[in-house]
Amino acid sequence: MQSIAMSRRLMLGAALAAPWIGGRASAQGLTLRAADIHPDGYPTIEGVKYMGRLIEERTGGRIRIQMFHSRQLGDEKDSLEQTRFGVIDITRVNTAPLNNLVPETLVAGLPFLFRDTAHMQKVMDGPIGEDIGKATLPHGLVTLCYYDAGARSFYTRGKPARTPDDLKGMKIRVQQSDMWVAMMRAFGANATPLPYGEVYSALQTGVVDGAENNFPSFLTARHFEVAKHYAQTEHSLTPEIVAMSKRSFDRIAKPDQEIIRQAAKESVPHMRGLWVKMEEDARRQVEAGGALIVEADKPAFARLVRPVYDQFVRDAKLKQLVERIREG
Ligand code: GTR
Repeated sequence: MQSIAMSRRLMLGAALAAPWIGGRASAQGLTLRAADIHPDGYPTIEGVKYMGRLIEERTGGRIRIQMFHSRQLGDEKDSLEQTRFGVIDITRVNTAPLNNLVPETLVAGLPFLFRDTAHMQKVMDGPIGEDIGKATLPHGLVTLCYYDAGARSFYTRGKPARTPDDLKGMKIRVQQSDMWVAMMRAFGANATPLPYGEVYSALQTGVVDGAENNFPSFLTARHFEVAKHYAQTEHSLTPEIVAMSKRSFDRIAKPDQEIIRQAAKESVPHMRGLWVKMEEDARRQVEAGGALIVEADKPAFARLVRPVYDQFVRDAKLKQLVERIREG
């Protein structure tokens, strides 16, 4: 695992040393560097590429997006930092790695808060999503839009996590967010926060007993090969976020900023169309690859989440956001 972490750092170091990193203006125009951890073809990547095509068309080729997929620019926490400082221009991450920095974002990942995908989309596309997005601005990030990430469920090595009792004593990998650590504790598991790129080997070597994610990630990160029991707990519908570096954004003229915002917005339905298809395909493919998908006792998990809300939804601002979401 150390060597993976090390090579990741070396890779990032090399990338940052390269002269072409950071929004580069030339006689041909401005190229915005976008980062994503997923492999090429994943719906989040295709969403940002689509956004790039719209921007290129509407600026007559003056502004383009260049996509660096597959963790070429590091794991999400690294790429977020680089984006805040303007080394990377655009990053697509889950809301989780932002939670400790921008508490408003943790609301979107709270367990069993969104009733279903339609509810999540309505909230994130509307004024609540806008308010959550505004909270990233003082931290150097302009939130452009949100993408779908389906429902996250547990997958484990020895036996499926049908009930919270099954999780007792298990080490479960989570994203690097205190709220996610607390969520695992509430479910009775031991949380091990790890970057995404280290999860496969952690599962393979037994450093962790399981992890949790949606079907497309379960498939493309090949986690199904090393943790085949997938129990449909669907405990969080946490969405993805596409954020631009405020430093890069501020260097762009107002009309072009508008083009970027609008293109991001229009990329959302495109991404969602691809997502629905990918979720079905991924489910089929992991099953064909030997994954065993089972139903889970969702209400038993939902009954345990109170301590997470008590610990993280404390101040008036977050309480209000949660109330607005519940009413929405
Ligand atoms: C995926 C998500 C990534 C990342 C990953 C993880 O579903 O698209 O942004 O959050 O999960 O678990 O680290």
